[in-house]
Amino acid sequence: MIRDKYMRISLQNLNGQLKRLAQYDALTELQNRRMFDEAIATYFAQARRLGTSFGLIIFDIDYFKMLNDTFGHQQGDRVLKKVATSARNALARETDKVFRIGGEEFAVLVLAENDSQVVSLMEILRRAVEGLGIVHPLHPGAVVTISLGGVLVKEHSLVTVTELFKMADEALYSAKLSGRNQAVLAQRIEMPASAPVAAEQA
Ligand code: GH3
Ligand code: MG
Ligand code: MG
Repeated sequence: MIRDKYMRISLQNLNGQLKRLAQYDALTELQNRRMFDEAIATYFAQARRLGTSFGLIIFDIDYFKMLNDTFGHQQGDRVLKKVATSARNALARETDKVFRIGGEEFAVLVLAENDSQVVSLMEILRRAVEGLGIVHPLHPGAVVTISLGGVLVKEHSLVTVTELFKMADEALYSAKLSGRNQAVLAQRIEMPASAPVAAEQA
């Protein structure tokens, strides 16, 4: 009896650990890519069904390879952790979620109703990382920074999850091209108003 109970508890613990491993990134303790894919699908479905809106932000550490190459992979890992923690702390609301979606790439899902809210959240994130003051080998006085791309998802701009991600990613790419350590908001595609549903024949 006692042995059975002990076994059951051990199995429960093991299950909990496995679940955590499947959902969280071990280094940064942020939710992983898989959780991001699930979360964005949920936000998207909700936006479509209830007419709610949200913001998708993607960000990437600037010249991270150089930092790794100069200070070593371990220091690179420490920087990843610090950036992840500062992003999580910068977003105060329970509903704002940060994910690690790739090596040095992160995604954020936030409740937002208009473009300027997404822009100001991106700016908060950008400043939070810059404000850490982590030394970067790019040039004397340089610190670790991030570039960000964002998009506001509203009912009238709904495309597909893949296209949304692409829009944020292209905005991030243009932030990189414009010199890094900056945020760019994607131009939303304005969908034509859907045709009125034809009245049913009497
Ligand atoms: P950019 O400003 O254009 O983003 O340049 P970058 O150097 O940051 O971009 P690039 O894609 O060339 O390099 C990304 C680097 O991130 C290469 C890879 O070794 C490093 N990286 C990816 N995952 C990890 C990780 O888990 N730990 C560490 N330390 N480095 C990682
Ligand atoms: Mg990258
Ligand atoms: Mg990078």
